[in-house]
Amino acid sequence: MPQAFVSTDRIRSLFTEAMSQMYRTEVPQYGTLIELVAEVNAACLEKDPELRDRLAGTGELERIDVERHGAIRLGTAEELFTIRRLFAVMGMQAVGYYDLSVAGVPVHSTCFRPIGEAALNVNPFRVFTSLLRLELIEDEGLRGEAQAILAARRIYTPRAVALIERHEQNGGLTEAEATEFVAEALETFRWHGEATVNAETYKRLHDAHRLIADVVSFKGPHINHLTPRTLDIDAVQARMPERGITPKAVIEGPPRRHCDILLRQTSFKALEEAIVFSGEESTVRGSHTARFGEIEQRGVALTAKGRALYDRLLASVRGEVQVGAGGTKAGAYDQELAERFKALPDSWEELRRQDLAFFRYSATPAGITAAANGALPSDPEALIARGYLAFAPVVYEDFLPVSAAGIFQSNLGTDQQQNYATRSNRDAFEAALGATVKDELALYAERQAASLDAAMEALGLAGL
Ligand code: OOG
Ligand code: NI
Repeated sequence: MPQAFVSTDRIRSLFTEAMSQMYRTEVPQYGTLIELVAEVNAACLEKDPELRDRLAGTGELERIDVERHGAIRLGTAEELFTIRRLFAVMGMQAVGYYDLSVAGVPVHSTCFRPIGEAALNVNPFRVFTSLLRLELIEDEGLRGEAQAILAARRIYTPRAVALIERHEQNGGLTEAEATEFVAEALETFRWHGEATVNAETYKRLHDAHRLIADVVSFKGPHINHLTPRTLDIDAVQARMPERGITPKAVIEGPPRRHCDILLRQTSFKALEEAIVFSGEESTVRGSHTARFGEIEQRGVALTAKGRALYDRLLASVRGEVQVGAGGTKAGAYDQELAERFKALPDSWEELRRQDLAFFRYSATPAGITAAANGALPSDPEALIARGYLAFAPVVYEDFLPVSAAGIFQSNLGTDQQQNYATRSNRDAFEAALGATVKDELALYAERQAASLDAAMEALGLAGL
């Protein structure tokens, strides 16, 4: 008899839990943030029953407490190719392409995450995964050296690779294999205090770009943050200093609104961690800053039209007020942001009517009763007006390139604003990945359409 496979959702949940435990011991402030976020979320749900009902209705309520995103930075095409296969074991696929070179960070990235609504509601774990663009290192000698160092490292354990292959061949893993896979996969994300290079090489890599030193000097792509989702980012930001954590000056993304859109994020600065260099005659110690903490608040996913408006408004704010290194002008920035974003409607009804955001439709109990008593109008607008069809916001599951650049810059130090002449290279990224990245807008549109179809069917209006 063939052995039963466990679901990819279960493997993802086991992995998220193991990763969270590991990061808690590695970076204690992360544990503190988790506690603070849990407190704030519980208080939000208690004082806002409407929010609680809405989250319960969309299936999101359950996932809030386990919801995390993390980030890693890879060094080679092979590493990216294998990480795609590793994440597939946990039901995660590459969604979206982010070019960070425009912001002076020599990487391009994607987000690995589950795609289906049910899987997202079990555990929407996402990993912002960046690939170093070695071609952006100008110094040819240094580029060659970095390439050679990266080519020699193995970031996956042989057993993890064997279990990935087993998953691919058999179409799944058994419970025992899944447990083993989680432990083996975790090794790739672990922090190593011993650099693989000597102090002099580290310094040259670091001088080229801090991020290059972070990717090239270590045994593996340590997870550099894990981010819990809060229902009130302003409250958590305000209370971080109480717990001895200093957040960055401004929250990235849209302003605070009644109807949350996209993604708001804030982080605390990377820790200075002790490291030991290798290849030295006596012990040579140094320090490295890479790992930090972050919180996020998620809102409705915007359509292409809504996103264009968002991008335009944000660009206009950033053109007007530039926040300085020590957080100067943060107040003016926040004010300008709130002011300019008044141009984006702040009610679910308007966001929907103007086709600015994605919604999940459902038949209401009143609609189902009415349908049993006679045919209903087939126009969704008429059904909504009569209270037969309801809609709720579809949460944004992805990232924002301008915000990600701000997060990178804050944990790399703001002194390193350089721009690269070579731009976006999505084809090279997808060739390394061994797959095309999914289009996030198409995924949201499909979910919206599927929900409307199901609702119409429940109202006896299928195929109209
Ligand atoms: C990733 C930074 C981007 C986010 O949430 O936008 C990010 C990194 O520093 O590797 O985590
Ligand atoms: Ni992040």
